[in-house]
Amino acid sequence: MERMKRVFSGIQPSGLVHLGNYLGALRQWVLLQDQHECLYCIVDLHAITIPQKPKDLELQIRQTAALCLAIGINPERSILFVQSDVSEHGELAWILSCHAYMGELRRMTQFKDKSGSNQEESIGAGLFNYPVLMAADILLYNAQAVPVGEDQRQHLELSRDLSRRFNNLYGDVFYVPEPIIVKAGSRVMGLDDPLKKMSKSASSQYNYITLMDTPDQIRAKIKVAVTDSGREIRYDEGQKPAISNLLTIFSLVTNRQIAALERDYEGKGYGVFKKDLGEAVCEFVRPIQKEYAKRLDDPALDSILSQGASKASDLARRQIKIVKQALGLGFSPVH
Ligand code: AQP
Repeated sequence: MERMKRVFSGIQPSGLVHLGNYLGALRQWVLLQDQHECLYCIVDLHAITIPQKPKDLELQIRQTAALCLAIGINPERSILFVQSDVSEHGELAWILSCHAYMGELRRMTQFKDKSGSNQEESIGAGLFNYPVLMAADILLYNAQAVPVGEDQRQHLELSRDLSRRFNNLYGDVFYVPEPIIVKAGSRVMGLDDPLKKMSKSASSQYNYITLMDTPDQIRAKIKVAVTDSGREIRYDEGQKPAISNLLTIFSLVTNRQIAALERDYEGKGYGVFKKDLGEAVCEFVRPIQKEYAKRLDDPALDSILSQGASKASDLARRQIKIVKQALGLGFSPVH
C-alpha cells in the first residue's frame, strides 16, 4: 500500500469549470482523498492577477466551493479552503519571490501566452509572479504531491527548483513536490481546435463544455465540434487529434476503454458517435448539477470553508515560523 502523502492542489474561482479542469485535475482530487491527507484550495489570489468584479468574484468563490463538494470532495477527509483566508500564502510568496529569478519567470509559457507581445508596460506584476505564488501555495503545506493538468507542469517544475534552492541555502525546510499528472485527460483539447488545450479564456464558448452547461448546450457544442478527415472512429493523436480528444472524453465520462468504444463505433461515422457522446456527457454532468444546486444554497458551505481555513491556517502558521527561523527573520520561537 502506498505511503500516505500530503497533497495540495488549487482551482481558480472563475465560475467556469470545464471538462478539462475536471478530467485533468478535479477527478484526481476526489480519488486521492481516500488515501492521502489532502488540501484543496480555491485560489482567489491567483484570480486577481487579471481584473475581476468584486461582487462576481465573491459569488464565484462560493460557486467553486459548492462545485468541489458536488463532485465529491469530502470536507471530513480533505481540507477545502479559500486561499485569501490564509494570509501566509502572501507572506511565503514574498519570501520565495526574493529567491526567484526574473529570467526563469519570463520563460514561463503561461506568462508569455497571457501577456502577449506587451510584456513590460501594461501587464500586472501579479501575472508575472503567478508561479511564485503557486510555489508558495504548495510549499506552505510542505505538500509532497500536486495533482494538476499537463499545462501546469512547468509551474510545478519552478516550485521544485525554488524548494531545492531554498533548501540549499538554509537547510532542509521544504519537500520537493512531485506532480501527479494522469495519462488520460491531463490535456483535454479545445472542441473547436484540437491542437490547443480546452481553456476557459478561449475566444469561443464552443471551445469548452462546463460542468454547468445545459443538455442543449452540451449537445450543440459536441455537434459542431471539429472532426478530422475520414470517417473512422479511431484513436490516433497524430492523424486524428479531434476524434482522439472526443474518444478520451467519452472514455473518461463513461469509464469505458477507448478500444471498446472504437469497436462499438466501427463503420458508424461521426454523426452517431457525436450524438452518443453528447448524451453521455449530459448523463455525466446531471448528478453533479443536482448536487451543486443543493450545496450552493446550503448554509453549511460557510462553515465548511471557515473550518477549512482554520485547519489550513494552523498548518501554515507552523510552516511559516520554520521558514522565517531558517532565514533569521523575526523573534518568535518555533513551537
Ligand atoms: N484543458 C485542460 N486539460 C486538462 N487539465 C486542465 N486544466 C486546465 N485546463 C486543462 C487543469 O485544471 C486545473 C485547474 O485550473 P485553473 O482553475 O487553475 O485554471 P487554468 O489552468 O488556468 O485553466 P483554464 O481553464 O485553461 O484557464 P485559462 O484559460 O485562464 O488558462 C489545473 O490543475 C489545470 O492544470
